[in-house]
Amino acid sequence: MRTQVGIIGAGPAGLLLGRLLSLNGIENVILERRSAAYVLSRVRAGVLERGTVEALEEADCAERLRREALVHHGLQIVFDNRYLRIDLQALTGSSVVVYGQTEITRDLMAARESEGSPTFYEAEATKIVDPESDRPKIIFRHADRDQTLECDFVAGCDGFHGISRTAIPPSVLRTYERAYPFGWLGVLADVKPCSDELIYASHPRGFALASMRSPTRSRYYIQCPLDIQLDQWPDERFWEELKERLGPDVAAHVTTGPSIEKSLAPIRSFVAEPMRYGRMFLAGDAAHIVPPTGAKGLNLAAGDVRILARALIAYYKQGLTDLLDAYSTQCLTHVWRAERFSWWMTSFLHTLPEADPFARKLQEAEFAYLARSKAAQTALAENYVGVRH
Ligand code: RFL
Ligand code: PHB
Repeated sequence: MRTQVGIIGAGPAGLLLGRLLSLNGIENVILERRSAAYVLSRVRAGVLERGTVEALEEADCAERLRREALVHHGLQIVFDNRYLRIDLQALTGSSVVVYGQTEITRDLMAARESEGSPTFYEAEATKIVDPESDRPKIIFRHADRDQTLECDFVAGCDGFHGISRTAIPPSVLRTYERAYPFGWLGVLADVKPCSDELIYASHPRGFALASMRSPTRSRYYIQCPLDIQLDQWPDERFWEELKERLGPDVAAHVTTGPSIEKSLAPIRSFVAEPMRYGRMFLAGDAAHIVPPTGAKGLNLAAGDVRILARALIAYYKQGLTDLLDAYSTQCLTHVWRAERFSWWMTSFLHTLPEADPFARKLQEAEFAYLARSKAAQTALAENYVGVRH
């Protein structure tokens, strides 16, 4: 089998890239190791920057988003029962929208199906052959046999646990990593959200986040140790802990109900450099991970893909290679900006297991500064709403 761009992974990065290429007449094939139903069952991101919405508009996949997404002009921080609203709109002239990753994936999958571009589900890429040549190949396993996809370019959109990154020789690849000694326990429930805006809460018992998917569906998270078992966390225990951390004023508005999903996510910071090797390009979580505290992961993936799509279009339409050559450097600038912000939000709001009183005092000083300084609030707000690619 042969195509122009072989895409590994049908997460938001792979699906969005495929769509932008197809709309520009560039042939592409997507290989996804899981089933479509499994990909749609993963509950992940919720907050989209304006640049991500623009990318979905460019992909002609924003019709439902325009109808259903919730526009958020601000967010709230609760620090030990003290409240601070960050007015994103007033501070930056911009806002974010809340629209689930699942819904984006669904919209992109539907668009791909109607355009008829080939997607192989339950097709696991096992090897990328000759990425430095001008005829790279992807070996993949589908329907119980090994098959080969020959392409001009390979897009590694296969997430943190994918294989694409491993095609870069160790002598070329540099990785930077920080693991945090905690995770997030998330619950999705069909109950009214406790607030119109997201609430990020720092409490001595740990971080908590109140988010949502719609006016009738809430998404909540609490910081927890990495070694917990989900069955130790029945819904009642989760709600009790959540309310404690959000503080009494917010807790009074929390509606509880049975969870429809509950999962534990580890928290890490990770960057792989470079994001290109020969004719293979990494995009999204395959190249970098941020802690979810800054709501940046999916937005970074969309940013990479927009830059990569433009570079591939310039190559196929005008024979230009300069944008392909600039890809890695251009992406890494926005990646490190998001890494810094996500690390900062995480350190500011989470309780470190071995936290000494000095560490907590620093967090308190950070909150006090944020509460009284418009400059500090602007720095948070402009990073939260994101840069446009
Ligand atoms: P994905 O979504 O992991 O998709 C990669 C796909 O590749 C497939 N794959 C393979 N396919 C074929 N062959 C192989 N060898 C393969 N290996 C892997 C996988 O099955 C999968 O389908 O990566 P992508 O597309 O780069 O997208 C990244 C985003 O999913 C991720 O950054 C966000 O979900 C992060 N994130 C958030 N991002 C935001 O921008 N805003 C948020 O509010 C936000 N909240 C979150 C988050 C991530 C979370 N978790 C669970 C880590 C909240 C949480 C809890
Ligand atoms: C979510 O709604 O899943 C969400 C929102 C904001 C974050 C992380 C996750 O920072």
